[in-house]
Amino acid sequence: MSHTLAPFATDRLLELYRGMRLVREAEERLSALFAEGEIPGFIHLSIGQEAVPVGVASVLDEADTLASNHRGHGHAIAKGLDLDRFFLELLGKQDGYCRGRGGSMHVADMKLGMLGANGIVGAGLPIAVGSALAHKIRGTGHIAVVFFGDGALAEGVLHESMNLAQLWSLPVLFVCENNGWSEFTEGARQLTTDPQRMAAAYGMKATKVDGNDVIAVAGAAREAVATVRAGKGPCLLECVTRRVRGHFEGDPQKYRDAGDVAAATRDDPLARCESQLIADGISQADIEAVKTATAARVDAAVAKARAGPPPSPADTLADVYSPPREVAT
Ligand SMILES: Cc1ncc(C[n+]2csc(CCOP(=O)(O)OP(=O)(O)O)c2C)c(N)n1
Ligand SMILES: [Mg+2]
Repeated sequence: MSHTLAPFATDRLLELYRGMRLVREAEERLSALFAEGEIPGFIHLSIGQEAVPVGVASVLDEADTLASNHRGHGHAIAKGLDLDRFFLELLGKQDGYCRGRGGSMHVADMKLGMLGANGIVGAGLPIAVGSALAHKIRGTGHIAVVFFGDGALAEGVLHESMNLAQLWSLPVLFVCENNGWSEFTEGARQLTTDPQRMAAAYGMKATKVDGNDVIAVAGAAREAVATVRAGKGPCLLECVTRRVRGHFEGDPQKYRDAGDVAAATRDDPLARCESQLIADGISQADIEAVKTATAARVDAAVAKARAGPPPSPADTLADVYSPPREVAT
């Protein structure tokens, strides 16, 4: 793996820490809300994987587009989505991003280039490739990014997407969050190869980084994004990380060794970032201040979401059918 730690500007590292802390705080709150039955549907938490979306998004432009997957809270928050509307959506409220109809796996905001979370494994890849094609045809200079898990590597649509992106030299960055698990199955039990060799098979440039080291992720992403933006074709960025929680909240994880969970918990990207910040001269008090401010921001979003009106039953069929068209007789 390439791109080890510093030198890295301390103020930038503090920004990355803030970003990761926001994702962590939001998801810890979601976990509690889910346990209380306040969140309809399933949620999949990315606790322990925050360095990937935050590191990558830190080198994107606002107009770059992003396609996500089922474990997508970090992608949405790192892309800069409004936290109030995010929580409103997760709680199924009318003023949420999808008017409370989508929930965790459908958060989207076209204005910020967030093309959507996605419950279908691998389905974000062709969306990003299509978006990249649009960027190329329009000559916008923007790029598309897609986050997907190692489980998507076994999906046919991933190969179609990578092949076409490479063939047409599209401005797309493929970010594989390789956490070693696909639902209840370890990676080695469902893959005969690995992402680096897959990329090589398509002639695609690829890098592998420690996905729990936010500096490494941001550094590798900056290089990959520069290549993609310069029109030199797609890149694959493989970020090796760990899934701390179950596949979904409430997953008893009977299929998983307790040692694996403990190891994942110990390899915490936020704790690693805090150590680096302290080594760089940031005080513990400054770090605590970030935590307090972040908790207050999330508190405010949760309060707003709880108070928000639910969708009206009268609107049940809105956005389901298009309005009837006048037919000329
Ligand atoms: C096409 C499809 N097949 C199966 C599923 C069921 N499923 C949901 S998430 C998941 C595993 C995804 O693993 P990975 O892509 O590695 O992401 P992670 O959960 O590890 O973040 C599966 C098999 C699905 N949603 N879509
Ligand atoms: Mg996985």
